[in-house]
Amino acid sequence: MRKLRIGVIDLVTKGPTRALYARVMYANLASIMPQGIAVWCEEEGHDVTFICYTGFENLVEELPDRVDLVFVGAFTEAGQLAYALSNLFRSRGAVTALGGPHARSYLQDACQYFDYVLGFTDKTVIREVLQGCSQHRPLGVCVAAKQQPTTLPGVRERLEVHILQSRREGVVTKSRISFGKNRQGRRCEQIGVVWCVGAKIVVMHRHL
Ligand code: B12
Repeated sequence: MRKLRIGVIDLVTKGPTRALYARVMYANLASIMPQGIAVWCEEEGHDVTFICYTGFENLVEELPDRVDLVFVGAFTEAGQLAYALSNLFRSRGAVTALGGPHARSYLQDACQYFDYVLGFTDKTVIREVLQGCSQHRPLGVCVAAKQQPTTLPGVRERLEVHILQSRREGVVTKSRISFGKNRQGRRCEQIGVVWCVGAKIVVMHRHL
């Protein structure tokens, strides 16, 4: 399979905002599935750009302009924005796929705007979309697993995708994943990342 340039977009909200509540809260509403999908795509050997849109990012600037396939995750409240993004990416030659609550609730409607509309999604479904990766217009095709996935990529794998992307963008200088003990003496995984911007250090703990 040829190496694809893939965009994964998690739409937490439907448009720009400056609200304090949004600044504090929206990043906490990020969904796990788009991050998991980014990991699965990297594992299949593709280049992934991941964006979580919380209303503060400039979508037009942050979105990669040359992508082969774009996955969008959206609630119905951001359904219209998802459709508009699909239209934009299709006009640039990309194939588009929608997943998440809106896709599950309004499958037939979404098929009018996306090439693929995903129901239950696991790695096999993602592989199928990656291998097909073709236009389905005017009506998109529905792809769904029989059941919810039995496993999802963990914190480590999901963070590694961010680190890889940050390295490609030149905004991360160092990263280290190690094992240690937390203050209570429990063994845990530690992930330290140094970003150039403000030498920000992020340390995450995951209990083993
Ligand atoms: C946990 C949860 C939350 C959490 C976490 C949300 C999050 N961002 O992950 C919190 C409390 C933050 C939340 C908030 C809201 N929620 Co809520 N939530 C749920 C709940 C209970 C479970 C969802 C879940 O995580 N399931 C586990 C995952 C693994 O499975 P899944 O959601 O079925 O997803 C599968 C597929 O859809 C697909 N998939 C999912 N995302 C993506 C993304 C891509 C790109 C792809 C390809 C595939 C894909 O893969 C998954 C595996 O098969 C559901 C109800 C339910 N029982 O499903 C409501 C539900 C999703 N929420 C709902 C709503 C309305 C909201 C709010 C808008 C409420 C509000 N007014 O503020 C906000 C929106 C927050 C936001 N913008 O992010 C509705 C969505 C309806 C709709 N059509 O949009 C639901 C269905 C409840 C309902 N019946 O009304 N929610």
